Amino acid sequence: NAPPPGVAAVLSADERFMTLALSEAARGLGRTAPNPPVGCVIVQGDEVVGRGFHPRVGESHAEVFALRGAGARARGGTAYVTLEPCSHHGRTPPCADALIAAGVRRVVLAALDPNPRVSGRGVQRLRDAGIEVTVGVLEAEAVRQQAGFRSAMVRGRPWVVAKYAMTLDGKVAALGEGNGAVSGPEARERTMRWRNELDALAIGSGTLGLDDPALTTRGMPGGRDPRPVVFDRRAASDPQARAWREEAVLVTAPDSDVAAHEAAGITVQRAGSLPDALSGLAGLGINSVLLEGGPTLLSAFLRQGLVDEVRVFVSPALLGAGLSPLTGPTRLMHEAQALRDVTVESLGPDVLITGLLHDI
Ligand code: AOF
Ligand code: ZN
Repeated sequence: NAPPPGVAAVLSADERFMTLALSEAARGLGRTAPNPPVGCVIVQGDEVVGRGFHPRVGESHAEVFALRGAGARARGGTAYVTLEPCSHHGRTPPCADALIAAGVRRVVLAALDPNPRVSGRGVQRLRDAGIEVTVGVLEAEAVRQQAGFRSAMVRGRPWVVAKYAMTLDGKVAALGEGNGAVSGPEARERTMRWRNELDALAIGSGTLGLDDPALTTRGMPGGRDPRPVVFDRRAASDPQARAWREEAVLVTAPDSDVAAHEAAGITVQRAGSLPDALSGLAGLGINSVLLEGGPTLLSAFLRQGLVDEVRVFVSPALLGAGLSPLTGPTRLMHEAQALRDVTVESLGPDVLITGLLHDI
């Protein structure tokens, strides 16, 4: 029910508290894989008495931190959780049990957990204990936030976000150079935020050879660097390049010579195809990948239907000559891949256009 133009959407109380839980969860983005980012707030009457998020795999779940903050004030209160509370003994005990033990009266969830060890059972356990459970508050927002986890859990491969910057005449300023020379500082800052939030940052060997990019969140306060992933079929890239910091992954053909890379301590992931490579990355605990180029790698991903989301900066400059963001055979107009859920945003002098190629 969209409000009339000029009228801000009025959020229900449940939606307001779930918005808080989602912003708690966001603090874990890029840090929790293979686990999901999850947030929780505990409310007593109209007052938030506890909040928490899942900080990283192996540590306590969001509900535990929120309950700890609420203490005795959780009794009779409402818990807002962005994901169904777990019902299983994993690395940590079940959150459903913790909520029951704390005497919470009502639990509001954004989304069910796609993990087959949990899915539906967390809700059932709470209901069996007499707790009122509401499911689906701000579900679309939560599912979007958990896209990486849900993709890895359901499809066995990471959520792939392709990102590039181009001029008004559709040229990437320089091959694989991230923002390119024409994007403003706002676009650059947004890119650093994405690098901070996604698990891995992937480039092709061409980009590595041309730019020797650092693939970090440099300049971002509190930022954490994504895991570098380099697609280099022949393992011909320079093992001393800046991308090869600890944690970096070389994705290469089954029969390439990786002696020099192994000697440099680089993790090697062998794969005969891009889908295999992506399953391999999920196996390494990578739930989401930011694909930053260059055109060869991006085109290969697109042709094989492996890009889930696209984020493109358009800079108000005309280049006249230069590289297209994509290579290879041009599709006919009627075959063009149309984006869904498109957003358009002004970012300083640039325009950011995003959209989905797959549903989450
Ligand atoms: C929650 N709250 O904050 C998270 C949940 O190995 P474990 O014990 O960390 O369990 C991981 C699974 O728990 C993960 O696959 C997902 O199903 C769920 N994550 N659940 O109730 C949380 N992070
Ligand atoms: Zn849990």
